[in-house]
Amino acid sequence: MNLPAPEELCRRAEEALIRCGAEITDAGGPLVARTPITGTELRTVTASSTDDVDRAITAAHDAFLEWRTVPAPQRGAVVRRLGQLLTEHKTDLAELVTLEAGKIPSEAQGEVQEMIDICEFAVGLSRQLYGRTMASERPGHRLMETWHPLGVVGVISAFNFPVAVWSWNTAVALVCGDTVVWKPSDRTPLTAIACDALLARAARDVGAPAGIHALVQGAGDVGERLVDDARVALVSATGSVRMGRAVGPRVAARFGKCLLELGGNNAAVVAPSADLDLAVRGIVFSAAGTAGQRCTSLRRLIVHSSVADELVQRISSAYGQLKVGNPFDDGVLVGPLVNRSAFEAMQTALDKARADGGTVVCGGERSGGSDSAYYVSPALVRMPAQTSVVQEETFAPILYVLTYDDFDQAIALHNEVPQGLSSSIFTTDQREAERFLAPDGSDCGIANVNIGTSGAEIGGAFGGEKETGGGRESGSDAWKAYMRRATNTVNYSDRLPLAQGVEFT
Ligand code: UN1
Repeated sequence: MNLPAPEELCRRAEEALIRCGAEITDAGGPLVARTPITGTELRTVTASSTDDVDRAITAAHDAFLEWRTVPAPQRGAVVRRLGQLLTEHKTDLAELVTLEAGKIPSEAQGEVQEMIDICEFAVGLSRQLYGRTMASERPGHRLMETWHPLGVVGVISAFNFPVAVWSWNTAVALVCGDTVVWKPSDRTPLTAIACDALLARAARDVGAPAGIHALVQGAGDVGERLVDDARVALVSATGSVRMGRAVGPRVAARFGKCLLELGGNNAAVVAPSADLDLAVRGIVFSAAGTAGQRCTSLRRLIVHSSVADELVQRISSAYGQLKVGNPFDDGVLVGPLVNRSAFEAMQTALDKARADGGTVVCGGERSGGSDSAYYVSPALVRMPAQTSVVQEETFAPILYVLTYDDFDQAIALHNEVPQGLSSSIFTTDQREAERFLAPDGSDCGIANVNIGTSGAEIGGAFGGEKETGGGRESGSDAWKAYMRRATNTVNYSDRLPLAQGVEFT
């Protein structure tokens, strides 16, 4: 495998940042932006101190006091402008996503497209923050609800979707009248600087207050400060279950609101009637795409025993065709793992799977790279049972294959893991498809038929149940988490009837 020269990657990062209008000061800061393509440094970045975090929250809170009174359709203007700038700079931002997260350009551009899509959605939403009116039981009274801006939203995002997840939160929060303080993953500081610069420009262009968004960079201490500050009304955090376990109780302790989007252990059921050509394509994209580093990546296959051998053989031969390597190279579909610990976690999981009686059908080994860059061929592993390793989320391309004979058993296996993000079924049997989507079917926040588990559109609410954390981001009515609801009763009569028929005279 031919890896590019590290200096070439530094130059590409520098140029993309400049094109996005990011301010480049060579801070020599303690935060090191690296690229998983070569495992080398791109540049250093200033980390925020805890005082910087306090200042950012103060500025965002001050801006909130003004922003909340700007009519929502006018707030939409800044998001509309952001969407235009993202469209103009789609390749620049995608370039940074490839450099920092290792995604192939098509997936990196897809991620930026998700940002553009959510901006469009949010602009429309800015005229649709509907409340209801209800029939009051009292004559001469009106009962209704109103949605109001919530406050400062703290967004914590992960390395694997370094820009889209920020935009789901930020575009929606801004039209809802909130302001945002963003703590991105410390592995993707440059994409964050570029997004912040584009939003700052959008704000300038439409005359919105600069304080509507602030970026704070660093490791755990920066995130903790954000999580603990009572002025942060909502903490929206995407990442591991471990991170969620740390964040959730801290926010709850101060009665803040939390929106958690944590790990997945996503499965697809493949029924005997499935269109296998379609299933193989859906499975390979979901399991091997993004080198298995999406929270929606397919990690478990639950296949009817009558088609298991054929399916395994077809996936294995499709895996054999996948080009693994430098994501900038033509034809490459699988880029690097983010770092050494991701590679080690993958090897540990494969060792455990073997110890549990699993058979590695193909993949799992390092496929070129360098001392500091970790490229692996996606692994396909047949398991005799859903052992503990299969029940864990390993953030790498491992697809475990289990078999079933009876559909109820397939559903039981499907739901027998602690996580509940995404799921799918490949079947042409309508009864099975509907059962999978029914109350006693898949227990996940996302349940699909005849497509893979990953690659959701922004129009739906995104998130999952159980250890996935229960939060919903992005489309549908996920906006409600970013606002506070007031119930209003208005008496327009000259009497004072009490509810429930209570007499007090
Ligand atoms: C994530 O991995 O955190 O559904 C988000 C998908 C993408 C988003 C993934 N639209 O795969």
